[in-house]
Amino acid sequence: MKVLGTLLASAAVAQAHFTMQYIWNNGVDQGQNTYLRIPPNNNPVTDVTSKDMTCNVNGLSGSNVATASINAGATITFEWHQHAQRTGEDPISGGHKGPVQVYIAKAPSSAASFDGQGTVWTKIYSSGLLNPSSQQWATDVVNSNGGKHSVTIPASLPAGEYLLRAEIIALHVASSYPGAQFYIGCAQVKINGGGNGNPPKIAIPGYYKASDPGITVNIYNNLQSYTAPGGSVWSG
Ligand SMILES: [Cu+2]
Repeated sequence: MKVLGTLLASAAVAQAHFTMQYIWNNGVDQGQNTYLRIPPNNNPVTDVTSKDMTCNVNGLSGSNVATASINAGATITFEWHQHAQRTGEDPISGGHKGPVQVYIAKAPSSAASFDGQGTVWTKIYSSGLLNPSSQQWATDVVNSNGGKHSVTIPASLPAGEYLLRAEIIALHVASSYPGAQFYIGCAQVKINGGGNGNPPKIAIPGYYKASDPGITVNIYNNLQSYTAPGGSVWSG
């Protein structure tokens, strides 16, 4: 058993992939794997046309997942790790360079029964190449911040149940397609309060293309600017 455990551990380290494991509501940790649709492993999605792009593998339903009650205008923090732990290793592995984005989609009824298909997703956060001279990426900030990044839920979003989808795109092998690695985590939330906002929406999958300059890109050629896929951020 010891040998098998060692082999499994080294295989996991070699892959150096990661998953979303926690959300925080206004600074309060909600507990590991709570309110989240959990994928079977920490592998990325690489086919931008796959339904796995929506909420990762096995992510089209959340019937066994509870839905978090949050307020419009809340700060939601997402926390990612390579393995099921908070040990101090690089949370998402320092070799993974790329943008961090967050989308939200309103469920027709319950978040738990929503598959997130169709033109339903609004981008509410995007961070990419932060400093061209030092080649600092949003992922570097996530690593230095214990695997965490945050978003403000736009106060004008209508009340109701939503899927909240965070995405980290690792571009270290993205110079040809498929290559970019999409790490995706979806949380189920119910927004209280809110307003009458009517944000622009895209389909995921659907909107992202293999030819997008933010998806097939060589980041090791002194890149001076970066355009993340999915269009612009709506902040309410
Ligand atoms: Cu990886």
